[in-house]
Amino acid sequence: MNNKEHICVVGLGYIGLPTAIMFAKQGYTVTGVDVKSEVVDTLRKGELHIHEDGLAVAFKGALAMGGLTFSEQTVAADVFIIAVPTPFNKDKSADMRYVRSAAEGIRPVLKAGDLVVLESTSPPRTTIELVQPILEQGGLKAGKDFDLAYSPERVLPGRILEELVSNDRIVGGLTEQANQRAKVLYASFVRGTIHCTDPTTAEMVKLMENTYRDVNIALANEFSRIAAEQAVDVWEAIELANHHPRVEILRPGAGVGGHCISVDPWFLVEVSPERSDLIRTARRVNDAQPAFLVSELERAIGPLAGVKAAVLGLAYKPNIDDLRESPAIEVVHLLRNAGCEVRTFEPYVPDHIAAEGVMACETLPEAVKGVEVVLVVVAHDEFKALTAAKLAELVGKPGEAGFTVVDAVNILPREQDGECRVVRLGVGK
Ligand code: SAJ
Repeated sequence: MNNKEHICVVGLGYIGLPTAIMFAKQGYTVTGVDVKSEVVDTLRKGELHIHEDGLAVAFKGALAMGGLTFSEQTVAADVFIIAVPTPFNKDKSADMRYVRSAAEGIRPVLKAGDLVVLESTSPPRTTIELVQPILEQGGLKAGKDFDLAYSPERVLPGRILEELVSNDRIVGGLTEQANQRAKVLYASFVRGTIHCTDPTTAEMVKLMENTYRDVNIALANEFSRIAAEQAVDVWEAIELANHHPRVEILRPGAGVGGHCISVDPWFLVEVSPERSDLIRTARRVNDAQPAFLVSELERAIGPLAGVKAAVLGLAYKPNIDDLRESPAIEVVHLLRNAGCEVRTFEPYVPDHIAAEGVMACETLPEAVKGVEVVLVVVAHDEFKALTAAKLAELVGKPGEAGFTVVDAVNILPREQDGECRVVRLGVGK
């Protein structure tokens, strides 16, 4: 292993920054690049612009090694890692502008013998049909003068540092040499197995993993709708079904959010629209889940116009601060569109200012005081001690049948419903 190699990591978000930190901790010289000057300024001050468990400690350790610096421009290096976002456009097609501009930024400093690895989740053939041609416009040939590979990030937000090390890794090199180089590079910190393949297979693997999860969550969400209509408790039914040795149904909820699972399946639909009915349908089922939740509330209490409601949790999933594509935010918008007055509380957004156009209260009691409906839409640990009766007390209407709690995540204990009306997702009466 050559720890003297200089690695340039382009994109310092949830994946790029932890990856840069991991390499720096292994003794590599690392330049972290981000086009956002505020991100570079923050990191240069030794501060973080994102929250992730263990990241602050790891960052401090990497800085102490002395090899980690930050820049707004891509600098000459031996290895380039592209870890920029790949969001989708309004028509659900992949927005590849950040990958394109990252490759364009590398081209002028690329030299013979370098290795370029794309990590951003991308539609199949991006490495060979988008990144390779851009890099080759500088005159060097991929597979001959420089090495090129695709290696998807597969870490779970909330457990990024742990999973960067322990997960198996897929490396899709353009050539055997690219595979071997990338393998040696990642083996510096990855403890899982590193599996080698070609770039397009590696791109497809990443999309298949997230699509698999999306389709399975859609199935759980659809079960929640059917169960409610059939006077069945979907949570009990799932628990029982999962005793079967070959069944493992996921959890229904307020919908699927985040920048990965709610986005990536569309990349497969985009490249194969005629062959992706199931994937498209699953996306639609999950996207419609916030509306289903709101319609269940309406079914229970009647028209929502003028109703005072509090939404607890804005993050896209439990115990993180990430609000991107969050179904909870969609629930807030839908309630407002129906005429509700909505307050919110999100324990993981510390400044409690506007989040995706939604203001959050500073405390839970402040958010729920005086409302008629409380919706618990994210199963944050902070909410696990809540009961319907306790909520009713905080609201100021203990024992009043006019007060309603909507539990979208099966977090409230059943035996303590008190006299409130409780609407549980997927539970028919
Ligand atoms: N969700 C449910 N029910 C479940 C599980 C999840 O409704 O049973 C919801 C969550 O609340 C959330 C969404 O799905 O809104 C996605 O959450 P998640 O924890 O399933 O996944 P992400 O998006 O945080 O991370 C995924 C992971 N992919 C897989 O597990 C296959 C992660 O390993 C990937 O690295 C990440 O996408 C990514 O970056 O692509």
